Formats: sequence, structure tokens, C-alpha cells
Amino acid sequence: PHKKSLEGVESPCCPATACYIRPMSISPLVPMWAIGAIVVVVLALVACLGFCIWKKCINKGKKPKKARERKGGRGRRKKEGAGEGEEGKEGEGKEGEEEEKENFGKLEFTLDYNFTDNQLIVGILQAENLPAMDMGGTSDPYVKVYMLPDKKKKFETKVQRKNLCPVFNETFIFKVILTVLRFMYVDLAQPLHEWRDLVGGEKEEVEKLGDICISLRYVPTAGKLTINIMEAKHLKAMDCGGLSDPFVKVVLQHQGKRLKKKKTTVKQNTLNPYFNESFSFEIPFGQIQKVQVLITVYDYDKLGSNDAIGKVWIGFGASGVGLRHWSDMLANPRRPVAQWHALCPEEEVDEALKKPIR
Ligand SMILES: [Ca+2]
Ligand SMILES: [Ca+2]
Repeated sequence: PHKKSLEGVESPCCPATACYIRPMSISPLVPMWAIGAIVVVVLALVACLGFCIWKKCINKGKKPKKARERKGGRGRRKKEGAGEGEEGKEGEGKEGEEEEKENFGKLEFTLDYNFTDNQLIVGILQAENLPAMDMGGTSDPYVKVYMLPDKKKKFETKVQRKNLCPVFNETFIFKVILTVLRFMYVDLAQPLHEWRDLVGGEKEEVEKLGDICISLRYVPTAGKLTINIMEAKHLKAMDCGGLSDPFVKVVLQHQGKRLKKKKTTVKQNTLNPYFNESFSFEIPFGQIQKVQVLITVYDYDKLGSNDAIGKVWIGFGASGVGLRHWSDMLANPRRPVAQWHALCPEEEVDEALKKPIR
């Protein structure tokens, strides 16, 4: 039913975020539950920097649990359990399980709705007592803000490095037309400002998608870049049989423009495919610094469209391993440099690619 009223809108914008639409043209776009969802989302927000990087360093030992236990020792746990309404009820007796549930820290935020401009203003102020997710007993937290059910319009705060009590003080504005302002959690006629306990982050964000080994070689004199897709391991199963049919797509970009696209063959029914397929590209020395290599692993499906398993960004504007691998290649002309990369969710990489590069 929403689709109709959104005619002429460029993207299939979700009903909850009326991004490109003039207020006049639509009426009740946001159902009550969607507004409720906004609040729920804000609660579940603190993510920890670069899940992919994190997964890479830590995936052998699940450190967070230990870290949480350590923190639990400070005695905050009991205070919280007794203090907050719903939590308090279960609070007594189940110490063991509680520990798991509770120590995600707290977030201070504001919600305000501007009726004149149809703006939902979300202020992310600070967080407290976040669990340590990294090896050094600390975290690099940032907050992601989005509205349900559609997560297309996302905002992120800056990353606060090595900080378990980060101060953000950032404001995000959602263009959204609200017709129902009262609902079970919040009355948006009044600005809301409060601290809430964080709950565990989304599962998809810590989910393992697999790793891919890539070799890069650049010969400056010839202006030739060779990318070898060597192998992948522990890929996520995308088919009902618990396996995937992986193949890899390599895209070369320069200043947002797609230069070339190549694909490997499909390896049937495996989560640990061996490819060893090479692709060469001509990139003059003057351009190589600004080139981006995007590598996506797909599961080939006979019926319907292929499923993306995960993606890796190497080269200009990349961070972490993606940047290091590229620098290593440039520092070692004519020599192939191989490197394992943890796959990231495709949408996450695409989102990051859209941002201006600093
Ligand atoms: Ca599939
Ligand atoms: Ca398949």
C-alpha cells in the first residue's frame, strides 16, 4: 500500500523514512510499531569497531565473555539488576545467566521530534561501562542508528578508540512523518532524554562469513596489476544442504568509476574452495594509488539470483587489512604479496564505499 504513495521517489525508500518525499504528498507513513522500533534500535546500538577486524584477531578465543566477567566483578551488575524495572524481576537468583545478559553497558541518548520539519532528531550522548571486545581489554566503540523495519537510512557516530566510557555528543536527523505520536514506550510530543541499558548487538554483525586469500602484484614499469584469487575457507553456507557454490567477482574502481570486472569459475558444494585464478589489469603508475579493488564472494544458485556471501575492499580508502595489503604490494614492486582477508557483509562495505574518503 505504501508503494503507491511513494511514486516518483528514486529509491525504494522504506515506508518509515520519507527521505525524498515532500510532506504534502503523503499521509500516514509511519505506523505506531515503527516508532516503537526506533527506540528499540537506539537501545541495541553500541557496536564495536570493525567487526571484521575484530573477528580476525580474536576469532580463536571468544574473549568478550571473559572480559564481561571481569567487569562484572565491579559490582555494577547487582545495582542494575535491582534498579531497572523489567530487569529487576528476573534479577534474583539467576546470577550465571544474568552476567551474560547484562554487562553491555549503558547508553545516554535523546529523542526529539520536530513537527514543523517532520524530523526525528536522535542525539547520541555517551555510553558507560561497555564490555571490552578487543584483546587489550578495551573496545573501539561507535553507535549505529537506524530505523526499523528498513535499515536503509543508517547513521554512525565517530569511532572512539580504546574507550569503554565514550562521549559522542552527535546528532542525527531522520526525515520522517509521524502521525501517531503516543505509543507504549515514548511520547514524542515531549523530548526524551535518558540512559538505558544496552542489550546484546545484532547477531548478523558478529556472524562469520569466511576468509579469502588473495595475492596482489604490481609491476610499475609495465603498469600491470595482477590479482590472484587463491582460496577461501570457512565460507558461510548459503544453500539448504549446508554448503555453498562459491565464485569470486573482482571489480576494479577508480574514483568511483568501475574500470573492470572479472569472475572466477564456480566451485560446487564447498565452503573451502581453491581457485588459484589470476586476473591482470593495466593500471598506469600514476593511477595505482587511487585504485580500489572490490572482491565479493558469491554463492552461485541455479535458480534465482546468486547470494553474496561477503565482500572485501582493498586499496584506496580501505582500512585495516585492506589498506595494509595494498601498501605491502606497493612497497614490494614486482613481487606477489599474499594475504588473508576476513569477509565483511556486502551492505556494510557498500555503505562504507559511499562515504567520502578522508
Ligand atoms: Ca543459495
Ligand atoms: Ca548455491
